[in-house]
Amino acid sequence: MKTDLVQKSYEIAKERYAAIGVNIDTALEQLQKIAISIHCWQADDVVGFENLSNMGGGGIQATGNYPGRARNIAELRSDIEKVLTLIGGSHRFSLHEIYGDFGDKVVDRDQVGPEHFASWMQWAKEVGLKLDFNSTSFGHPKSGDLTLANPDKEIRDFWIEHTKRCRAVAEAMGKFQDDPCIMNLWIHDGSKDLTVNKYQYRSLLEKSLDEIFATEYKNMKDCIESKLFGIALESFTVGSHDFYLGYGAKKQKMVTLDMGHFHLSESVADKISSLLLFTPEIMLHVSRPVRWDSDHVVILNDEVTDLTKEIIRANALNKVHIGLDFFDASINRVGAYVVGIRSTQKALLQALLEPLAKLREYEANGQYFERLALLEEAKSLPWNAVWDYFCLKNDIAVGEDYITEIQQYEKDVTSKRG
Ligand code: RNT
Ligand code: ZN
Repeated sequence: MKTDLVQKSYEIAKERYAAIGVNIDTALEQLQKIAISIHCWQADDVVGFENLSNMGGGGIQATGNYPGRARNIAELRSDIEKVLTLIGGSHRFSLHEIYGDFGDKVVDRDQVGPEHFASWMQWAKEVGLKLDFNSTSFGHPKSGDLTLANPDKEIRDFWIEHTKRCRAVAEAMGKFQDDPCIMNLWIHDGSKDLTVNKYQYRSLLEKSLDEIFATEYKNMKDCIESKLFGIALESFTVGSHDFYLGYGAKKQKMVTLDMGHFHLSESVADKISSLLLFTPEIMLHVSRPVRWDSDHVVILNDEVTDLTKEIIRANALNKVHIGLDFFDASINRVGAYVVGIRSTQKALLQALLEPLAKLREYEANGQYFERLALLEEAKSLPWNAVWDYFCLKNDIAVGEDYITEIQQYEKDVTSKRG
């Protein structure tokens, strides 16, 4: 992309936006500071590096068999380092417990500790990422249909121990990076068919959570993620939205909103302003459900821009943590990351460029035609010129130029993986 063209377009956009009271340089400064928590699991189809037999299942499923999956820690780090050369800003990296550096040791989930993540902490520091963390209760011989809500005390205790240890890992990460590590807790617990014991399972989950959260930490923050249903667990989900919303409000825990975990016509964006009033902060899993919780790569669609606009309109950038959650195994996985991250940033930029003062003035005056008209016009203001300038300033590929860089990396690296 020609530098002078990007520069010229930026100048024109600056004038155009100034006319409606928007300062694009302020928007650019803000965008530069927004960290996106990049999920580790797009790189390898949610397999991880445990030396236990991964059982799959647990209500989630990556589909596709595009060549080049990261098969070990070195390959995964290399892929992420490539991604980092194609995105602007400073970001976070979200690890699942099964991605620990276990060497060739068999470390069961109730044995995990911070030592298994020492090399990750070191690597993250070197590449300028802050870490987030996730406990992993799926894909294990003891996973079954029920983990933290299992009536069998032995199984329940195993997962309680796992999750407690994961919190200790998150605490160590937070301390190491001098910035709180956010730990997400998502379990698949549910039932394929009708159950007559919903209250029992949910009260068991509540008790397990109370036990897990009994230890207070300074360098980590907890978030709890609900879900509508899982594959093979279609009829009932113990950790539903009502369950975690109630738990989060009562115990002041962050609730994670995954865009694929609601009815398809339900607006996740609309939940932001309510949650902000009753829970301390919010964690997001930005994703793209297609007909179901399919975890397609994030694109710049209305659902994502509605979400980012709600964050900005609520002035909640310091309270809403933006994490990604998609895993598409049918296309180039490094490319999938770059598309998803860039699209999330574009949505954030569009939200930052909204002529909010003018829109609010119209609304206060009851000028609803004017409000609607400006909302429509704002969609086609030259935000893309501001986006290209953001890429230029960050010294990364502008526009579609990153496609060839991904193709080159595929040729040199990922296509050579067996
Ligand atoms: C599953 C949840 C959860 C997972 C990751 C791998 O439905 O969305 O966040 O995708 O933990
Ligand atoms: Zn999720």
